[in-house]
Amino acid sequence: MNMSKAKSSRDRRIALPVVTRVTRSSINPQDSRRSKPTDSGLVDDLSLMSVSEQQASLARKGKSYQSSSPSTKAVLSSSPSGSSVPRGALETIGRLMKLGRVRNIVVVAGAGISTGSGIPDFRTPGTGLYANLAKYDIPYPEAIFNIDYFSDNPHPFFSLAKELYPGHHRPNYVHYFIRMLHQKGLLLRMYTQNIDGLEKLCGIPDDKLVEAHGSFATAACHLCYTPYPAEEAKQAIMNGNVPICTFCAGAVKPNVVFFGEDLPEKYFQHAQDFPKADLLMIMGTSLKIEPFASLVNTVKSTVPRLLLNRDPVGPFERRPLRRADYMELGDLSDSVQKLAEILGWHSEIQDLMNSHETGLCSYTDPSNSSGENSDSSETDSMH
Ligand code: CNA
Repeated sequence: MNMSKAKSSRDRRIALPVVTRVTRSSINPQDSRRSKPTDSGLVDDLSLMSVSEQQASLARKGKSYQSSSPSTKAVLSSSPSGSSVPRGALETIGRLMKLGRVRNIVVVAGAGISTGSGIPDFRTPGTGLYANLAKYDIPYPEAIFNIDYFSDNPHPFFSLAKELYPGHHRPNYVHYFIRMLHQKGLLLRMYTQNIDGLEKLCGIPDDKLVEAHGSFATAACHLCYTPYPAEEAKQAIMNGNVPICTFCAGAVKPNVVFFGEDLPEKYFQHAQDFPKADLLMIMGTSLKIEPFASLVNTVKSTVPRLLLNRDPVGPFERRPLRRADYMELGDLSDSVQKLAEILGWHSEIQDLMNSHETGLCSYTDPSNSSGENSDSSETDSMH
């Protein structure tokens, strides 16, 4: 046994700051934290009222309500002539952004933002990983990310890891839209549950990104946490071998957060970020994994929350929706592209994506002069 390595490993762990342990779990408690509005800001505008409130408001004024789409929360705005024009969730949020009333967007994302890149999510019936786990020979779907199960048998996770390891897939339009939020100076932070690394690959800088469930970028022993070279771990896994810790002989795993494991320290940045948010965009997640799922309930109740997903999830399953909640249901790429068109960003995003993906430098990116991983220090502004 290498004693000097043992000592430095122990010292390192003793030196870590003490934080309350928050582990990943699949339990999603009911949202019981609905607080009273703390400010009257944005929702005072009729254009931001919920459907039921608009109905009541219009009934009082003797007008009738008309929804623009069954899948969106339609809102009404007054045209210059005084007539009411139905407006969808995307139009409302787009309008707020264009008016400069949104400057600190927090994005909360899940596996649904990467299905467009060819990576299956967990829960979509038919195509999701949970529906296709027979080949991994596990007793129940969550076992594949269960740390105790991994301890006994790391092979199912390693088979899945082979498919998920960064390198096989490219970011899609949704990732580049989020990068554009950053370039426009509007992204306060992106919180992702994804482990595919596509956020970094599209150029969202490190300081704007919280990979709440870890990533494949680093690896360590699952028992003693001694770091292990990530590239060597990848080679072993790709070759069908189990990388072994040189200190305690435990199985090494990429630093993807399993159920029952601590979330990375960066995750706790949420305590500062969410109270500062003036818009929350929730994209492609079933909001089933705690504690991540409950983050969406930590913005002020007057802060608009926009859900872009195939189906309503989390607090968006309840009726009536919270006053400042909006959702656009359907394919995420379509919804995001519609929003980009409303904002007048669509061709800019396409140029960025084309030049980044082909390695050409035709697009002048003010936040990234050097390539894949941009520096967040410079952003342009939409205002
Ligand atoms: P999930 O539970 O599979 O939910 C995904 C959600 O996205 C569902 O509500 C889908 O309906 C929705 N969705 C999927 N594709 C689209 C689409 N094209 N348009 C609109 N909506 C869509 O996944 P979550 O992220 O909520 O679960 C958290 C897990 C999944 C995290 O711990 C991840 O580590 C894990 N995961 C990550 C990846 C990845 O990194 N790409 C892939 C698979 C699983």
